[in-house]
Amino acid sequence: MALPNNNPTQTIAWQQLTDHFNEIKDIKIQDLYKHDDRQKDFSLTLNDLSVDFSKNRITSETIKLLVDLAKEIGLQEAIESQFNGEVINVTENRAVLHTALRSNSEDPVLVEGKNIKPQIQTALRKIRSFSNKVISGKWKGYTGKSITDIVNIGIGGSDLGPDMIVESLQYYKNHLNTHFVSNVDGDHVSEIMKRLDPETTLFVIVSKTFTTQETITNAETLKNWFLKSATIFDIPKHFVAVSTNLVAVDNFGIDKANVFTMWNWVGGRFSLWSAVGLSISLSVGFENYKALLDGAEEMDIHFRNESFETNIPVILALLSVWYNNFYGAETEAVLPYSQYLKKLPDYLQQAIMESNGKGVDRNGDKIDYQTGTIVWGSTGTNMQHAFMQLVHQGTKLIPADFIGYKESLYGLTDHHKKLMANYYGQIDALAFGKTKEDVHLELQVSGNADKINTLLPFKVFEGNRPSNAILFDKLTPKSLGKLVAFYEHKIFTQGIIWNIYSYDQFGVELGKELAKKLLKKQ
Ligand code: G6Q
Repeated sequence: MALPNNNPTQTIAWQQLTDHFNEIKDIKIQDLYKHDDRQKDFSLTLNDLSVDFSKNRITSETIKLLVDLAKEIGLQEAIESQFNGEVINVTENRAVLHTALRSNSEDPVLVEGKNIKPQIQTALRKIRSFSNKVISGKWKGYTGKSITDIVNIGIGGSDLGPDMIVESLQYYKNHLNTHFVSNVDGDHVSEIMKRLDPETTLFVIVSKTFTTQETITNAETLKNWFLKSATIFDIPKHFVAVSTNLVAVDNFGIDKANVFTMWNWVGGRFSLWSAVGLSISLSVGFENYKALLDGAEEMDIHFRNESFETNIPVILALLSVWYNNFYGAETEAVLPYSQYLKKLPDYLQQAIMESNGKGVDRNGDKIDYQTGTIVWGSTGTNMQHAFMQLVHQGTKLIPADFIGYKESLYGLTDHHKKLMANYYGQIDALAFGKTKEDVHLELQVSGNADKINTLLPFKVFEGNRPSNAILFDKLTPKSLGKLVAFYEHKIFTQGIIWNIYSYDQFGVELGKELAKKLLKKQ
């Protein structure tokens, strides 16, 4: 069954939401909070994850109408189409099955009539056995030494996911040093090369197409560097590839046994769950990699089965639609209170903006309503000393996701208490602000009554700035998998509502073509 094809603004629910918005648009979170049960009424949980979305400009009626919109649009049918492997990436004629990669169920998933589950299991076994060999030191380089360094050569979807996960799971890392080379800027690869020893380095070339200019250029440079000290017969011990293009991999000189397959039904920016995640498995071990997949599967099951009212990705996607399409918010901030997650905003920028940055609907018609939001962010508490000024007191409405953990990994409880006090402090400051009366009193008490007239307006915080508190017990491979899968399903839900194709990316291809043409002219 094809994806539903409805202009969201022509639905009954959209009309009702418009009327509802006109009625409540001036509501204040401060006033909404006068009702006792708000936090309880607007919170959701999934085992070690709780999401408090009570500090939004919404009432129960808003949620009801947004859920009506999702139903009227046909979201449930769309979810089933995706999970069942229907060709929902219509413009590229492909199924979209990153969810199958992390499924532990025996149920078959068919692509062109063939169950893909066995190939996924075979690929996972290959990742496990290869990772074990390298980590244990059994895999030897050309002079008989064990591997010490891994270099992931890839870009975009073949870089951002593995890089973000390896950074986020640093606590779980083994002795191998992992590097990521992506930019065609030769200074990037040069800086990394400086730190490598050819005898003990393993290069993982990740390219679904194996034609990407940046990746092939970096791979050739590293191969030439390697060949300064080794011979072509040593390549099998030091170069492996993750790709669908077996011919190009072979031409590059990579041993067939060292090729990890990818499939057309996995999009680049959703591919860290496939062999694209090989560097993750090498860095943190296969068991942790598998736990990441299991966490994602937990979110998949929740997303697929939970009713929309209590479905975490659906509700947060709908809230984002509410701000984007009704309040006219242009951006969203992602603010993890964990230094480990410092690469999450970059990763999400690709996942969200490449997927939903579309201006043509599923009929091929130009869209006259807003689609993909601009996403940005950084880690707390650092960003509190940087851009948060604008979020608190600027003229723009910026809904924010605060991601936090109840426990820290190293257990420095004093630090963690302070970190989480800031997490909650920022959320409250955004929602409740600081009134004129508070500022007045504060200046008086601090002996600055004479400055009240001059300082008061600058010290007032209006508040009423929305945010979601996304809180996990602890940063583990499993909880990270759940977090990433949550955002993937949020993206999907919004794409369905906006009636766009989320899984193509023609917008990035024009630049590639022009660069190639210009290069030929040089
Ligand atoms: C992601 C995009 C894009 C892609 C890179 C790398 O969804 O398609 O970011 O991942 O262009 O492509 P290759 O893996 O083919 O080198």
